[in-house]
Amino acid sequence: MNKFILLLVITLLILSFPTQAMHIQRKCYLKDQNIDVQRYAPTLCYDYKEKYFPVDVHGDDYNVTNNHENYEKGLFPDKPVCYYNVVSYDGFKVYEYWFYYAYNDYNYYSIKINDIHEHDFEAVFVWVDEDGYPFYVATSMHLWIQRYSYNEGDHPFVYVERGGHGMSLNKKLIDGIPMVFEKPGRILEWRDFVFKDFSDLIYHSDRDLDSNGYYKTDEVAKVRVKAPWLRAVFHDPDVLRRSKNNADNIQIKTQKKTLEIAKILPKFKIGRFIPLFSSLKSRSHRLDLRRVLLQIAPPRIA
Ligand SMILES: [Ca+2]
Ligand SMILES: [Ca+2]
Repeated sequence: MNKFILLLVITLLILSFPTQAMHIQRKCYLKDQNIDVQRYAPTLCYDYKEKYFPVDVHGDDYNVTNNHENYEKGLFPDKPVCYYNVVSYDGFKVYEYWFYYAYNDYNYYSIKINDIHEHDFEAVFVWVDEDGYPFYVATSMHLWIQRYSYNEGDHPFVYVERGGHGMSLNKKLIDGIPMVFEKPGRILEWRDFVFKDFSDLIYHSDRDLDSNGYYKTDEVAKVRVKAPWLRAVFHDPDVLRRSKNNADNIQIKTQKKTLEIAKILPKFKIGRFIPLFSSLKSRSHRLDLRRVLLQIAPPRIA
């Protein structure tokens, strides 16, 4: 009996150890410190009707309020730009790849939800173990962040939603709902990008950002775009993986809202609902979808 109690005590001690050992140490690299940033960069596949591609925030000049206008005029260099940051934890690193678009003009197929705004930041995060193998990926998608277990090589192949630039490994929103992507158009391979750290953007933040950390714009928009380095996930991206089963999981919170989409969609056969939405007569359904897509609470990554 004493042996049993001793065994029980030892077992409890072992079980309690990981929670103490899981104290997270991390280091954030804002500049390249001999880290091969291209090594895990994603390849981005755009819809054939996509009009906006990733550029340098200051690719035209150092006034950010004219970025939408100047992009339309073709004043940004055509070479795509990827901003990066790497956060190192005990036993793994998270490579952050951020993409800036001068404009966001998202609508869910024929449903006008008016998610239009100057500036748009979207990101792909890649978790890499000590042996250099990627094992987890997160992609920003409108108001939530998709997460995937991953074992498909160094460069994730990512689909970009038309107009809104949210990203997915399987062209699905959460709950299996198709994202806005009709057929492949331009593909930006990982080796196509110019890689930049955030030093230039941070250096000019006083001029570019308002007092709350959002990019200045001269356009009316419901959504404002916060500077990436002012977001919690920038400094601790692993929170996305750690919180996967916790009550504070961002995705679980938003799933409550997206379930409302799921209630609407089965009536229209999810796989073929694009034309069906076009003929959607019910104004209440349209309003429901608008409410779901526009009023999900922050945090958002775009
Ligand atoms: Ca503007
Ligand atoms: Ca500009």
